[in-house]
Amino acid sequence: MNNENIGALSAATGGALGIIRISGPQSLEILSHIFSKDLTKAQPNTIHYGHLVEHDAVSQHQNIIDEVLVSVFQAPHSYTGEDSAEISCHGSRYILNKVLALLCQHGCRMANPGEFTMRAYLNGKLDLSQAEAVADLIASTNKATHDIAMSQLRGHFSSELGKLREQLLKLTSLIELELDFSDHEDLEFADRSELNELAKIINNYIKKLIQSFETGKAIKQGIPVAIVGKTNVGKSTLLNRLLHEDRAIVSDIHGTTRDTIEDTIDIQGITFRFIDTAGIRQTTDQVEQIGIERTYQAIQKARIVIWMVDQQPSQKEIQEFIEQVKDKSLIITQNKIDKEDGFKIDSSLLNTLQKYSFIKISAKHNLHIDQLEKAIYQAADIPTLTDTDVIVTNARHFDALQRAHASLQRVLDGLGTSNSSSSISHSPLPPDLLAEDLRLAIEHLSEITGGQITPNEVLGNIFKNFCVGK
Ligand SMILES: Nc1nc2c(ncn2[C@@H]2O[C@H](COP(=O)(O)OP(=O)(O)OP(=O)(O)O)[C@@H](O)[C@H]2O)c(=O)[nH]1
Ligand SMILES: [Mg+2]
Repeated sequence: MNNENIGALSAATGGALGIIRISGPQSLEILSHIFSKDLTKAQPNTIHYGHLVEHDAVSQHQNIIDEVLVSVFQAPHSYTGEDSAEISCHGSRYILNKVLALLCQHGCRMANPGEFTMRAYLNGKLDLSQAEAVADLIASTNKATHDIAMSQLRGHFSSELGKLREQLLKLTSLIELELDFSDHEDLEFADRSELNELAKIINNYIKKLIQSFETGKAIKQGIPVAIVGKTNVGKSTLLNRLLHEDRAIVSDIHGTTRDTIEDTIDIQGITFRFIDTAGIRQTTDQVEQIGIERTYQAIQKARIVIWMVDQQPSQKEIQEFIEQVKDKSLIITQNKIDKEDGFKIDSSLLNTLQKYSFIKISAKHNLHIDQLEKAIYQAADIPTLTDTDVIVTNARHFDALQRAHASLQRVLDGLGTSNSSSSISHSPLPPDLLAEDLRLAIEHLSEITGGQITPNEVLGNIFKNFCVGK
């Protein structure tokens, strides 16, 4: 495959400049056919000013297509690890199409999505998790997603996995030592409790990575926050206030919002997905009833629930609501504090509410919205990410980690000293079976970075979601 030369537009059209990338063993030769200089003789890692030209066979004229800069990279010192070039031309759709067509005429073909990065992976420039981080980096929309992608791209996750692999190999070698001397029946070279300790440490770290996926997913997709409450309390007004736009219809008619309305905003670098919902009340209106069912579904989907009230809720209402949101972070928000007849929370209720954030606002008059935003950010409970934190954001990695975790759990059970979640006590397994599960755990971890064996269909699946040109 790598004998082919590929080209693609690598920057979105519509800007003042456009970038076309070309890579492959003859890429510099192909480009030289349409460039005013011979780039095959260019020094590696240099930039060349010149003209892109088209040769007219009839008039024997050279038509100048654009004045450009070409960055030349020679294998292996390029993104793909192959000879390659980046043409920086004007962003005209005509010019870009023309240049791509000319490159194809001279022996290049259009790249598939993610093909440049796939080549970088196949040529050992990046491991698989780093290659995936490239897609995440391009898709990042806020500081948190950017930081995680950047840390993964710089190999932080890979190096943590490398350490785990090394520890597992150490464990395997201790067990295999026993295997080598298996003729001596009662011989136990490796101290079982030491093995157990090591396996436990590794497995706990894998578990921590698995658990970080919940946060990783939330950061990547936006943390869902449902705004719920009775009709007319000001939910849609709050949504509009948070979004700084008139997204939802606001009126003093009860039951204005019929369907859920979603939109995102960033608070302190984290994306939150706010869901305005139909107000909850008894109704005979069928459509409104469906809307209210959706409100309950939104509560289920949410990680944070803002319960908005504009009147004193009764003890029973509070209990019922708390029961409904169970495992969610709850923020109770009293709205319309600008009104003279606004209520003052009954002190007998304060005890029940103590556990929850209680914020008083006026959505309409923009009072204390900053406090509410702070409470929302805190409720998200996002750990402050440092450069050394590893957060799993990729479902493929999550899946591989879970399998590695299961294999290691079998090792722990097999060592006979485990206090695994199951209460069944396990008898010690022979070293060959332990070694087999350890080997599986190592294999599962290797899948994340690509290891030696990554079948084509797996690669195809990973790279198909990339943009062309990356
Ligand atoms: N005085 C005052 N009025 C408010 C405030 N927030 C909202 N309102 C008014 O309350 C009424 C209802 O607001 P909405 O935002 O439509 O209420 P809602 O909770 O979305 O109502 P439904 O969609 O029917 O469930 C409107 O007339 C708003 O202008 C506030 O802080 N102070
Ligand atoms: Mg509404």
